[in-house]
Amino acid sequence: MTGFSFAVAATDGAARTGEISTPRGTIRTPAFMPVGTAATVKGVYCDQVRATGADILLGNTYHLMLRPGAERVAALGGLHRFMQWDRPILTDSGGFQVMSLSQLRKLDPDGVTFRSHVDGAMHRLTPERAMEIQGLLGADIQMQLDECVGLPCTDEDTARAMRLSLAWAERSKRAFEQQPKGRAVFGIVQGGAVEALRIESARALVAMDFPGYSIGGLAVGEPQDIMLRMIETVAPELPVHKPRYLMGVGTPDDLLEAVGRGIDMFDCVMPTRSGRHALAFTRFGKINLKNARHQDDPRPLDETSDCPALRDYSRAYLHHLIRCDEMLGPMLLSWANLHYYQDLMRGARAAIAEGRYEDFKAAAKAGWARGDL
Ligand code: PRF
Repeated sequence: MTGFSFAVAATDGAARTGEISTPRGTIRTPAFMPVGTAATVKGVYCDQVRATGADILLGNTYHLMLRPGAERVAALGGLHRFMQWDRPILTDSGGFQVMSLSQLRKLDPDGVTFRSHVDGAMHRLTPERAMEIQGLLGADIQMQLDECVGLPCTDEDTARAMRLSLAWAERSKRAFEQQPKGRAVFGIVQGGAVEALRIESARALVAMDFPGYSIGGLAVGEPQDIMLRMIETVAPELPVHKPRYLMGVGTPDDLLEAVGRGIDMFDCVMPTRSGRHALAFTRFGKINLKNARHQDDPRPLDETSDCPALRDYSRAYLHHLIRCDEMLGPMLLSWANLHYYQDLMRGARAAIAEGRYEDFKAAAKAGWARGDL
């Protein structure tokens, strides 16, 4: 396989399962991408991440351009070699992180100038530079530069940012054409919670013929039903034979609902960040290992799991590690949570292939309803 391609193998209602093929390997969809912001999935070795079932990781233009610098990573052989992950990597373009992490930034029609949250130095991202950086990193799937507005936002400003993102989509796609074959760039649908703007954005991006489409600007603080309505608005506008990526989502429940509406790819810090905060995701729902009621509990988080972090260590031990601020605690919980998220995607793929996705979703939700056991 030399190029980038996507094939849907089965559908069940709006849900789909399939495979994205890239020169670095196959991505089974629906796919969850662990977040490796600073060239590391925090607290988890790449081999372990792979063993949970991850086919692809996410990296960040914004963080890596600031530290250690894209040119340095390129000189060291690219991001895959740098972090010892030889499978596909998707990178975000940086615009969203500028808006959420930089205290000082100025947007103009050509790009965005911002102050680094690391050392205060000034930097600039344009669509062309965002693609150049992602190319230097060697990302297999790259994102156009976009503007994601925060909430609350007027319809006028949502429309302005969406149209700026369309102009940046054209420029990003043109700049990307300089790169080696086999990589892909995705357009990002914006338009806030305004259906007409979402449709305008999706149609204009589809006319530009991207190899895949992201849905941005969601999970930024709006209620889940609005997010789901926006997915229902956008997904039917997108070509069935191109992958669809919902950016920065989400909870296990968000993933199940979005898969049911035709989303193929996700990324979120939730499994690793929650792990660092002593929260475990399990078949029974969330378990807070800080809680003293675990201190004498010999049971593992889930004895039926094939992940050692869920199966082999007692809740009492995990609680002890957290209590003592031992770094193995967050490491084990991050590993367990990544495994849980991949298990959810594995289950979704099998259920879609067998035409029982609604039953699978209902069973997962019923399991969580048992609560913090
Ligand atoms: N745009 C980009 N990255 C993102 C988002 C976006 O809108 C979001 C929104 N949930 C997460 N990451 N480029």
